[in-house]
Amino acid sequence: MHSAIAFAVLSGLAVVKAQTPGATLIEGSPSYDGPVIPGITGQLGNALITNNNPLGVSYTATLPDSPTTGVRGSITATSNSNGTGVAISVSLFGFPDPSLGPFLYHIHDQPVPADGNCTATLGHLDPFIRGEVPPCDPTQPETCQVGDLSGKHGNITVSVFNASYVDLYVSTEFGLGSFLGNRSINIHTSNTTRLTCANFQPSNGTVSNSTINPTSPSPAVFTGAGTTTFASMGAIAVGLLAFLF
Ligand SMILES: *[C@@H]1O[C@H](CO)[C@@H](O)[C@H](O)[C@H]1NC(C)=O
Ligand SMILES: *[C@@H]1O[C@H](CO)[C@@H](O)[C@H](O)[C@H]1NC(C)=O
Ligand SMILES: *[C@@H]1O[C@H](CO)[C@@H](O)[C@H](O)[C@H]1NC(C)=O
Ligand SMILES: *[C@@H]1O[C@H](CO)[C@@H](O)[C@H](O)[C@H]1NC(C)=O
Ligand SMILES: *[C@@H]1O[C@H](CO)[C@@H](O)[C@H](O)[C@H]1NC(C)=O
Ligand SMILES: *[C@@H]1O[C@H](CO)[C@@H](O)[C@H](O)[C@H]1NC(C)=O
Ligand SMILES: *[C@@H]1O[C@H](CO)[C@@H](O)[C@H](O)[C@H]1NC(C)=O
Ligand SMILES: *[C@@H]1O[C@H](CO)[C@@H](O)[C@H](O)[C@H]1NC(C)=O
Ligand SMILES: [Cu+2]
Repeated sequence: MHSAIAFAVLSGLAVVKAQTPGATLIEGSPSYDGPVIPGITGQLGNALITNNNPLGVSYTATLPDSPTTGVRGSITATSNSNGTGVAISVSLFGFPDPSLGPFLYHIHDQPVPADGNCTATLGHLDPFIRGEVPPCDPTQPETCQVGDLSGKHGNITVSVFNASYVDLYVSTEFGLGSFLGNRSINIHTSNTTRLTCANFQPSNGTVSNSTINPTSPSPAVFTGAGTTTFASMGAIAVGLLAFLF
């Protein structure tokens, strides 16, 4: 199992939630009302704490100006000073009507394309193939989807939201499945509508290897229906997801 984990973490295995046209995305699973199962893990086990995050490396996702959402600000992810985990600094403002909240935010698996289509970022960063349900239990963050930042660290319930914390499971180390530098942030209303999104980019403008990915496996193939899995985990993951969804 450890080699499977290592393989998955290194190759960035991910499962993308089915997105049936016209149907509600389960994103963050806010509408799930089934039992919480303590200690649920992903198909590849619990998320691993990341220990070798390169010092001084920092990525920022800056939300675009958008007349339709009003939400602005940025999220910066910097290698923790002891190399374990990543310090996340969130500064967001301009949230709309609180009745649309609480608002959720996640790291999504894919970057935002040039046309700004947030849906094209697919599902959450989920290298351990944990899936959307049951919802993240923040007292057991290792059992949550790696990219589920609001699930692990709290929803947005105010119109100006600042937060700083260390997330032990995301990574700034290129090559890990939990690497965030080539991915995106999405911000949602409580019913999972995607309000806005932005790509992580090196904070200081330096072009680093983290933005270049010459040897990575093909990115997630989005078929528009069903669940996309990769490599040898496919059969197992499909079985689990059939159960979950
Ligand atoms: C979510 O809420 C928004 C704003 O009220 C609404 O426009 C949208 O239709 C809702 N989506 C779903 C899937 O309920
Ligand atoms: C965060 O918001 C979602 C969506 O409304 C909700 O399901 C979830 O329980 C909230 N989490 C917390 C800790 O309040
Ligand atoms: C700038 O960012 C790159 C990539 O994140 C990092 O490798 C480098 O150390 C940073 N340089 C400074 C001076 O912060
Ligand atoms: C590094 O610091 C984080 C908190 O910022 C802490 O949770 C973690 O245990 C520390 N790691 C080591 C190896 O000291
Ligand atoms: C946005 O991306 C999704 C997923 O790739 C796609 O289904 C949808 O048609 C795109 N929307 C637009 C307006 O291009
Ligand atoms: C939130 O952070 C921003 C940027 O760091 C700062 O300008 C602002 O004063 C902060 N707001 C609150 C309410 O703490
Ligand atoms: C991002 O980088 C990780 C680690 O190198 C890789 O596994 C993943 O496929 C990359 N994702 C994208 C969307 O390029
Ligand atoms: C980028 O990768 C190459 C080959 O692995 C390495 O020689 C070089 O030092 C790396 N550069 C940075 C800025 O990390
Ligand atoms: Cu999301």
